[in-house]
Amino acid sequence: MIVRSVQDLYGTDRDVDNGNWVSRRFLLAKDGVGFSVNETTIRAGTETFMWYKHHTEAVYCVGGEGELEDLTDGTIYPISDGTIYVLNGHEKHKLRARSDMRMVCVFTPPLTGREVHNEEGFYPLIVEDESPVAAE
Ligand code: 9YT
Repeated sequence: MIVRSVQDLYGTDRDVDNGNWVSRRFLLAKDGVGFSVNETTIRAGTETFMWYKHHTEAVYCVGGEGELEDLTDGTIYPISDGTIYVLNGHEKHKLRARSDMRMVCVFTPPLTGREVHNEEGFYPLIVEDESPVAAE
């Protein structure tokens, strides 16, 4: 069994600040459960372009508000506490945070923790080998 509090992650390599957002990674590939879970806070006033080319991600907003733009068709969705969005088509998207947005994010296959280093431009493009061994 794994039990972790977000406070346990502060200041560790599971606590990643990328400017527009800060992410605390509760579960990564190396934890061996087949998916990853993190809490990401998207900072107020930011706009972030994202594209998870090789992953499916579910994002559940548990605080704050903003909007999500699906760049494949231009649809804009209001996002606030209680709304989930699921990138089941690897959609390129933009998140605009009106206030700090707390998001619980689940990825399959799981994030390794290295992805933040694989950026192109201002967005995470996750294309590396995702094996738990490679994550170390
Ligand atoms: C909101 C969102 O897509 N968060 C993704 C997780 C974050 N970029 C991370 O932990 O790398």
